[in-house]
Amino acid sequence: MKTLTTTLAALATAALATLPAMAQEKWDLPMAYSASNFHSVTGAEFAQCVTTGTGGAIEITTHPSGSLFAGADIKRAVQTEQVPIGERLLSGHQNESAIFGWDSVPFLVSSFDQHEKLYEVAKPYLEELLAEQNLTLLYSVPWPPQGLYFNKEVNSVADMEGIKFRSYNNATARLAELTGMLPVQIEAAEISQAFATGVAESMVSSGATGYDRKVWESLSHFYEVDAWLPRNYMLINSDVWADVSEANKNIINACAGMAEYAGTWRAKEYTGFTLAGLAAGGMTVAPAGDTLMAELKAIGETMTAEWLEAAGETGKNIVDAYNAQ
Ligand code: PCA
Repeated sequence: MKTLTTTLAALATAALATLPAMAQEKWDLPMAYSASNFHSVTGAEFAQCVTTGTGGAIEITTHPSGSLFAGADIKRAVQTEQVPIGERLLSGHQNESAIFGWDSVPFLVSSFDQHEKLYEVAKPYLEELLAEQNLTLLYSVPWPPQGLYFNKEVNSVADMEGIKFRSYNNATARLAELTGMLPVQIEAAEISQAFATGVAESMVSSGATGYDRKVWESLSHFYEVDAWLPRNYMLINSDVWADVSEANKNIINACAGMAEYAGTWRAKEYTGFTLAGLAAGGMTVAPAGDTLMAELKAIGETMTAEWLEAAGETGKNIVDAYNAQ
């Protein structure tokens, strides 16, 4: 029996040795948001799809919650090939180039359908900017429309005076300044603690992020404002991408297409689901009142003018092409 086992083991080893050596690559994929967030779930499925589809030739491991690189560092890590691939809220890099903030221009769009049209016109400009940074876009998924969170009832901009406001990009920080609030930039992974300790008392975000981070433990009101719909992006280093075989590029693109579709579908589904979840957690969830809305729209006009100024010809082209549709 022993001999038979030994013989079989030897045969198996010989069989394995005759298999063609397969180039095996292991890619670490950093993501900023928690594993349960729908962008991270979509990213994990994308990773699994690539691993399975390439027969394990490219094996992707996801690292959510900023555990490998903090959100603000993910893009640079991919650019400099510290990691081959990463997922990130790109408007977080508005300070590098205003073009990255095309999806955070207040009230330019307020629904998923309008947003998709805006994305179609903005995408080529964005891809050009990314290419200059040695980055290739694989797919992108929107967040649900952005609303305002507070720990008290707010009916006008005057009610916001002096509130500590968690921001996630230039547009959100500017919104805070223009409403008399005090911006402090904090990654979503850290907001539960920031609200619990009073480091922040308010934010603009989606129902999805408030729900993920259980903000009802500290905050009481969510006002539906539909200010804009920012996006997350799956980016790959362009040198890494160039070295991928044609066959595996096709697999990755197919997985990316499915991820974009599934992620967008989830974003839409989660809008109602997570707002109901905030209410179930005890929060007041309602559209912003007329006074507040009118004041926010006026502030939105200021921010739009400022963005157009900063984004120059490209910004104007994006807005003009969207409005011409
Ligand atoms: N959630 C992300 C960005 C937009 C959103 O809805 C955040 O708050 O960080």
